[in-house]
Amino acid sequence: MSSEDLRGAPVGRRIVLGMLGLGAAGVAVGAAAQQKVNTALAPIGELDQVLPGAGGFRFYSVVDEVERRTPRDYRLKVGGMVDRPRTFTFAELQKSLPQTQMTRDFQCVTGWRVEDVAWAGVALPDLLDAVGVRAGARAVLFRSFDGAYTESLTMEQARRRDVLVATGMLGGPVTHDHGGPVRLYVAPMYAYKSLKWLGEIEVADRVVPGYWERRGYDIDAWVGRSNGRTDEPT
Ligand SMILES: Nc1nc2c(c(=O)[nH]1)N[C@H]1C(S)=C(S)[C@@H](COP(=O)(O)O)O[C@H]1N2
Ligand SMILES: [Mo]
Repeated sequence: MSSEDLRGAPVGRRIVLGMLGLGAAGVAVGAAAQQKVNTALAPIGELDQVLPGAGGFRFYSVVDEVERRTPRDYRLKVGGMVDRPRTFTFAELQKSLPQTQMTRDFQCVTGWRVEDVAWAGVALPDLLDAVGVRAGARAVLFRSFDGAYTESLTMEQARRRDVLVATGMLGGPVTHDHGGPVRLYVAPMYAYKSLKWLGEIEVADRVVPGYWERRGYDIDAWVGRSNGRTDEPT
């Protein structure tokens, strides 16, 4: 683990700098302590949510309790600067719209990464085409039905085919803890862009900084491009 992995976590950086100040003593703490340190480096608000998850995932939520929605209850509202605002059922997302699958890594800005995760769902450009994006739209905003978490992408980013409205993950449904029944998956960016419990999509004229971005994370979340980070944690 290097401090490189941990940039973007405002609390984390202070702790890393503190450790560097320890010099040899800090080094002597060794590998065993690193998992613990890493946990301490989770952003404020995630601290008590950091649990070891299946296959290397940690389950994150900025709120204590998220209402459970089943595929039957689930609705995705899509509106804003579109020609045909509408609400999609889970079945429509999983059957009526074109389906996209991909196997890609999932990397949190705090340093953990899960390789080769299978994802399935609707590529965001296909969903945008289904509602018709109006002239002048420059961004796509996402809201979680957890009532707190938000994200956004520029229209150019949202048009990428590796951005998914995901109905499947790891070969099955997206579990509640992973943000199901439907979450966002933004393959080329740090996982904080991959909003869980997706409730609403709004096409807009500008990007609005998301939950963590208002708390110090880069709006530019490209893995390997932002602030000299690399996508190969050491
Ligand atoms: N609604 C919501 N989405 C979220 C988060 C969150 O706290 N709430 N955390 C983000 C962060 S920082 C990460 S690393 C991933 C974690 O996804 P996981 O819980 O499926 O591992 O979800 C992202 N999406
Ligand atoms: Mo994260």
